Amino acid sequence: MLSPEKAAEFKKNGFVKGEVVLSEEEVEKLREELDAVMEGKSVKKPVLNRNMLEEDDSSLYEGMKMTANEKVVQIVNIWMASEAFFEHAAHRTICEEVARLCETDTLRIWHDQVQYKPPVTGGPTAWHQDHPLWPVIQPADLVSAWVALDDAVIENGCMWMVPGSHTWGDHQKYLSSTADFMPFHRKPELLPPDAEVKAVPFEIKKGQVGYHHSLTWHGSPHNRSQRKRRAIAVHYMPGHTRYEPTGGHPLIPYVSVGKGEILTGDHFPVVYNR
Ligand SMILES: O=C(O)CCC(=O)C(=O)O
Repeated sequence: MLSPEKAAEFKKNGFVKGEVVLSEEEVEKLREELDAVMEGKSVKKPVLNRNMLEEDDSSLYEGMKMTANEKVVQIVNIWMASEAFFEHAAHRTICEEVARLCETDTLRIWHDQVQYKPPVTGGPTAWHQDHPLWPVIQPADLVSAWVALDDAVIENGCMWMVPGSHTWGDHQKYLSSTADFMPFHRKPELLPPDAEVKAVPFEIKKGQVGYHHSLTWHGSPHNRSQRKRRAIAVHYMPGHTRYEPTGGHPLIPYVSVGKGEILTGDHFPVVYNR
């Protein structure tokens, strides 16, 4: 369980590292399942299996240096295609820790996502905040658990985080990136007086978990190394998360509740109940 110091670190910075939560065998099993889903060999399918760089809004990558053939394989809701990934989403330690960070008794899956940056041609994941991409769920207090399936280090494109940025609100439209990937604020006068836009690397070992708040500024650069960078993130909803039909999202076809209702249903399963 996360120590009070770790919980305080999360509150202050908007992200924190947990322990190694998966054994070598568990990582290996998830890697095998991932290969099957990625290659389209699984019987059940995820919601998305795509090269993010081909389909994302290109303005997200404005200013960044990109080369041809760069790729980030994004798989959304691999839990629907693989029992092992569903069990992973319900991992007891992870869920207990997320519930503690969210201060809730119940967790549902909003969605999960794999981001795989292949060796050498692995592309960047633009700087962003998660919740502004999810206007259909409120409030903006979700916590994600990101588990590395390879050591994620600077060389192979680990995530970077901006400490304290989760307290600044929705600033997605002011968030931009330099050619060498570092974030900057287009209207720094809108930031709190003591705020500093300073990114730090968030290196996570294979099988280890890192948590981040849904308003924390984060992104991950290219993978130019010879090593793969695979990871599974699960975005958890605390018990009170509501559906607000205010925009688009790939999960909308799976929503069966009305405006303002708690987002329940078969595609948003409860994975933790205290
Ligand atoms: O895997 C990455 O590099 C980015 C993942 C991400 O943006 C997230 O989990 O919210």
